[in-house]
Amino acid sequence: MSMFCYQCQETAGGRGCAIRGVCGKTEDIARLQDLLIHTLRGISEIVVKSGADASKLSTLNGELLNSLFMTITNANFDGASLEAQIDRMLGLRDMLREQANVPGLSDAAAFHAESSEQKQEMAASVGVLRTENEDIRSLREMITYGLKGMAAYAEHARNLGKEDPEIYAFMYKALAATLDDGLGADELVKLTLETGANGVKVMALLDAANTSRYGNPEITMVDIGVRKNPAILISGHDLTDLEQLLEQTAGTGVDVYTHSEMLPAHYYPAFKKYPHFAGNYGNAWWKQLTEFESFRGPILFTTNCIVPPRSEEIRSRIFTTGSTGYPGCRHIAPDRNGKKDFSEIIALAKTLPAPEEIESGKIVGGFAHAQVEALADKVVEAVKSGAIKKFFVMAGCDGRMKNREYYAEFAKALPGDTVILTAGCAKYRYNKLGLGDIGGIPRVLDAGQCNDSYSLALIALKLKEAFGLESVNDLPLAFNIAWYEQKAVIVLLALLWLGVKNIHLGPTLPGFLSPNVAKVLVEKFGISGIGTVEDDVALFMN
Ligand code: SF4
Ligand code: SF3
Repeated sequence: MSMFCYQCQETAGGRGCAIRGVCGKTEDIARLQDLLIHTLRGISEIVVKSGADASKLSTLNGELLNSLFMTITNANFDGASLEAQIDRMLGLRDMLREQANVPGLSDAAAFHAESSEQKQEMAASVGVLRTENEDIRSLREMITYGLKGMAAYAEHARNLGKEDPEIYAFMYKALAATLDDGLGADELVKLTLETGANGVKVMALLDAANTSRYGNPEITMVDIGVRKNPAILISGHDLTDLEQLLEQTAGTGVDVYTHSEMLPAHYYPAFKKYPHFAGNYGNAWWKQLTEFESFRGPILFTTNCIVPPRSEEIRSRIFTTGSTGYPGCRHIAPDRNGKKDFSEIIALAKTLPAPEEIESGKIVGGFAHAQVEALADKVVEAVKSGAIKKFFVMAGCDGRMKNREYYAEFAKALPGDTVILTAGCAKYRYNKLGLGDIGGIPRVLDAGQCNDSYSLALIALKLKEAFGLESVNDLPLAFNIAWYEQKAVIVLLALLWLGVKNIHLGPTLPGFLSPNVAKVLVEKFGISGIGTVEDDVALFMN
């Protein structure tokens, strides 16, 4: 087998991509990502065994996040940058090992792989299938994917100057544990839950970082049409990149539009002061192949999700930054102070036509925890009067598989006295359906990006309080979550740690769950897949 990856929902046949990724990842790239993860395990082993204090490892911590983020689905397809990152991490590892001087380290903490050939060769034996027992493999990988999601959120927080050494310490501990053959299934299940606990921590950290810098998201109408100026489209999740782009484009005559997961940036008060922050263009990530054509201007990827561009022309308009990369696309790196120079993108925008209109009108969002708390009396009243019968948390990811039509159909089929709480790019399946409102409360409440699923958990806890209930599981609230990549894994683990039961997860259950591990999730947490729209609506409404 030339590669093996089963970390996302679109994995081939629901079991694993073994020749080429459905996402477009080639075997070389898959192997480099495996080797990068293996290098991180070795580093983590040294950190743990030497008892190093994570709060004193600033450079390493930053590179740990960046490395994990680079391996998230659709983040980085660029072999050269992955190789450079492996070299960087091996250099940091060797320095650390020399200083630490601990005996009995594993090969992950000591191997050499200088040339590209050596890297490919080494990678072949350290991938997912290196773990023979399928249950241990399943748990090790689930933890690793949770850590990838955690790294993404921690990196955004770090970019805003907010860090928590305990989160780094946990990441080293968990990565080292995935190398430890002495740990059995029970220990790994425990560690999986601990990963969820740290997922809650990291999302709280990011929430504090975002809101302290940009204010609390508030109800906002976002334009989905176009203006007449040349423009830049910004995609991904990083708000500091957006802030820098808005600053640098101010007064240039170039507008800025958000794509996919950047949409919720419009909800923050701090970004409303930019008159050239024009609106949102298009839909979820997977529609970019056509939407980037009609957008006509440059595109900046700050994080996942990149779909391999179809033409040289589109590729020439795509720029990457942060952990993202695509061969042939220009990458904008920060200077020492984290400042990025986007002048090349702005200059290109000025030479290109304005975006072509693909839709018009406005969509509403901004229902993160502070905004919903401000509406709490109204919401509680609506539940008490029977105007709202049930809430549905439908957060998560969107994707290109046909079976995701379920989510639009499900939203349409829900009775008019129900409210959908959403976050993540899953929202694009139902945020333009015109589902109306209940006494002024929209039936689709968008809290923000996938990381803002934390807001949904806070809202659930607030509602529990307001109704004087023991557990969120006693609320008229159901979870029908869609997943695709590894950020959804950390969100799911966080929800499990918070005690949420009976989550429905779709459009298919993860291929990385072995039958036994799936059984644990079903028995302990009541997790299940999805059925038909009709059956599921009936089931949920009972
Ligand atoms: Fe396949 Fe998903 Fe891995 Fe890409 S990220 S190779 S689609 S499992
Ligand atoms: Fe979407 Fe890629 Fe996951 Fe952030 S942008 S939710 S899939």
